[in-house]
Amino acid sequence: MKKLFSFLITAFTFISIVYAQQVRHIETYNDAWSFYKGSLENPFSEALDINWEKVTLPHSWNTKDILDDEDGYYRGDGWYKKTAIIPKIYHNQQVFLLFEAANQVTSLYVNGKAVGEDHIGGYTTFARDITSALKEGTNEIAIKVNNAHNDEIIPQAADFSFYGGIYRDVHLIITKPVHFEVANLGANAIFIRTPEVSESSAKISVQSKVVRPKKGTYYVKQTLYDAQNNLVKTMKSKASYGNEVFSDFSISNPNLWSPESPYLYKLVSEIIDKKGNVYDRIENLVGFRWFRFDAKKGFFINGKQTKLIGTCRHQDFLGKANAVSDEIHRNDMRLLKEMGSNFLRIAHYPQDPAILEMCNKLGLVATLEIPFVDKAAANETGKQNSIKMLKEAIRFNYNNPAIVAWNLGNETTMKAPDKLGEAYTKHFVETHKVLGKTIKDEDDTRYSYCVFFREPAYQDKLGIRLTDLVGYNKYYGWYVEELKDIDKNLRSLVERSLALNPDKPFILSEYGGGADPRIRSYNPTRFDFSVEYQFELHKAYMKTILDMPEIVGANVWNYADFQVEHRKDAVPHINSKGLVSADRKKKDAYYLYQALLKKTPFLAIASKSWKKRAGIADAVGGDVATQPITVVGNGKDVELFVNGTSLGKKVFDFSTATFNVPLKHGNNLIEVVSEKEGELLKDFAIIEFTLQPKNLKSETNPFKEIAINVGSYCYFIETDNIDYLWMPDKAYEKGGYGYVGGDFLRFKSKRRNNIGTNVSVKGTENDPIYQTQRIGIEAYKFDVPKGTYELSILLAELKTKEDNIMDIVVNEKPVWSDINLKKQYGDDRGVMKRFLITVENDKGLTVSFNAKKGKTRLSGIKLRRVN
Ligand code: GCB
Ligand code: CA
Repeated sequence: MKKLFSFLITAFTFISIVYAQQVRHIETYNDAWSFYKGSLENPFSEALDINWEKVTLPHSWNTKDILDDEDGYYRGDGWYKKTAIIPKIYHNQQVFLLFEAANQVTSLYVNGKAVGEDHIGGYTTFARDITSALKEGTNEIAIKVNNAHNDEIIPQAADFSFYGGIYRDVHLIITKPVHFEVANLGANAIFIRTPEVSESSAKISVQSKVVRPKKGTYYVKQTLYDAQNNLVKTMKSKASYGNEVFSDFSISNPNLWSPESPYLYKLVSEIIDKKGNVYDRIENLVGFRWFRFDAKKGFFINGKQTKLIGTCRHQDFLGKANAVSDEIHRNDMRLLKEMGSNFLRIAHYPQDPAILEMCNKLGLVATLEIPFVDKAAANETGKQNSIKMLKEAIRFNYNNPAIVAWNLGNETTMKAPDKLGEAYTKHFVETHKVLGKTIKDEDDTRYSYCVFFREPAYQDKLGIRLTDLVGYNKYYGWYVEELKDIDKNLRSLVERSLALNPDKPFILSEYGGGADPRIRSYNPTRFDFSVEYQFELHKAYMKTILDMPEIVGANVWNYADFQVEHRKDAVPHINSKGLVSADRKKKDAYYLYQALLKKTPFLAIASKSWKKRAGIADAVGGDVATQPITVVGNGKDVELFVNGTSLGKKVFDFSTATFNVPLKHGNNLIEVVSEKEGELLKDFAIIEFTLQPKNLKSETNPFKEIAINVGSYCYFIETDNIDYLWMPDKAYEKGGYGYVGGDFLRFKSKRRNNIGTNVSVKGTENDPIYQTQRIGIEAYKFDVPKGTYELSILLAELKTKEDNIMDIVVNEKPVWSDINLKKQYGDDRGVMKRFLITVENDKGLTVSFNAKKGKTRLSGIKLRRVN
């Protein structure tokens, strides 16, 4: 009997799914679009003599030009068109196109006629009813998207690229004439509220709107299922013509949604008639939870105090611009969950629906914002556009239990309003006020939020600290101040914020530092872009964040590296503050967060992605070089083995332990073993090590080849050259190699501790080698034995104004004379020349730099024994 019953249930479920598909047809509309980048006078003319490129959505036209050496990227019109045969599913069917997003003004034409008004804004979802524009047979759909700067549309300026295109999915939706409204502002027409939730009961209130003919009686049926698809509750409300339908009911003993246990119910909303025939059907996930922020004690969910820690995230992937697939979005969310985080700042604009779907499912508490970044949109129209965008963002994303706050802007005072005139300041302040009010009008179940970066008092004076929550982006230890003062600076900032508004919870909405995965250092310094500095920076922040309940939440900037066309850093066009790279490779700091945050046992060698390493032997004739290796984990202690030999145990201090490991030439096996809650934990790494002799004339370990990143404390891994490794620079010592004379390339910037610069270097991918230099250098010496060598010299003149001319002489023989880099090669260009040199005596090889005018310089040097 039991078996038969369960068979019946299965059969019933099956039938209801098939039936469900019959009542609302949804398909992606991504394939085989024809695309043209440019403006068209008469896009509908048959005679149009242009080349259309076939593309698949998601698509952006800026995948390449944001990464090249030319300044700027295409910002203008792009056209998409498609000949469509619309499937015939119902008699009198209604047809809609839903755009998850297109950046940033979208005009839709069907059979040459405009449908609906242009959609303004590049990040919110919208739908258009195309029914009346369609004809029998084939239809021509054309879409113009424009991403040019527009004073009236936010963002006005920001540290990300404003890629153009239909960069998210497009869906075709077909309904019966009787259906739930498809497009409220923001393309969501069912609003689910959970006004009262406790452990013993939960109220649910669902608002919907039925589009229907005047005659006939229709009902809205709401059915709630638990996570196992068991029916929990169902109710029916009459849909009177033209009115919203509210369905209110309650359930007892709800399974609550929380980061640890993101339990989700399913709500099925249907339109039925008296006989029970179904006309439309929409599903939504529902999470029951209650939460509050307390400025002194932090965030509470379902009554439980929960420290919110996670990252911010952009929609961006290396080489794809913002045209990122759902698979990548979902993978990102899984990596964030795996990191142990429970908090996501969806920055700086609403993102793909896949993101919030995963936040709901994985238990990531989220904040969502509109791209009011740096500066307000101009005039009243700009203000109205921003309000509309905020409404779209809230309405489309309304039903996600993960969201706890709506953020109206980011660093809006970046362009200091008081410097932009009185009229702007007034408009700017009003914009904040009206956006703050819009949040409350649209959704009084969540907190309003705004993110700043200037002094609390500055914001306060303007009167824009008006949201429930305030966020601060702070780059102590990176753009400003030193790493050692992070704790002091953070405490004092929080104090200043709370002194003004003791009840306004404080979120550290951004903090972080750049790390180019190609740069490694055992001597990390601020702004050197080394993976190690980033690790130390995050460790310092986390110490304070975890210790201060007044920092109710914190978001690392950023989850992943992202592309910014105008940014010039270690990797030009890339903001490298990610915990993973722009193609999602984990950096060391990612593992640190795992060790600090994960509740399950965890252990990792933090630098395991650094596989090819090198070092100078500890002693003359020695066969090892000792280098530090850091292990992260949440156990008590860890034991490390190198090539099978134990180096003993070390107790974790703030989840990290560093061993000094003797590495031999060739492959080294590093194994670490720890234990947590009875679980044995292991990790390993294989390091391919090049042991450089301390004495270059060594007979046991003869000199072969060395490359030096002159003017830098950092190793550089040439990843596009099979991880070719450049060593950090050092002063010359007898028997070895190194520079003589000169100083680091220094610019008047406090950031880099005055070492190097972050100019984008032309003609190379290895910018960091050229960005660091030794200026005024007299010589570079290698005490190598007799033989023939290939000597490579790397030079660049960066940001210089004066004339510099020098000669290079090797062992008294001029090899490269009258070098005027600026004149002969151009500004900011990397130049590399190779020379064949024979060393005929025991004096080794001395490369001398002689200034004829101005100063000498050297960026990198490489020496390889040929024979
Ligand atoms: C910020 C901005 C963010 C930038 C970041 C940075 O404060 O909010 O958009 O990318 O700093 O890396 O400078
Ligand atoms: Ca260098």
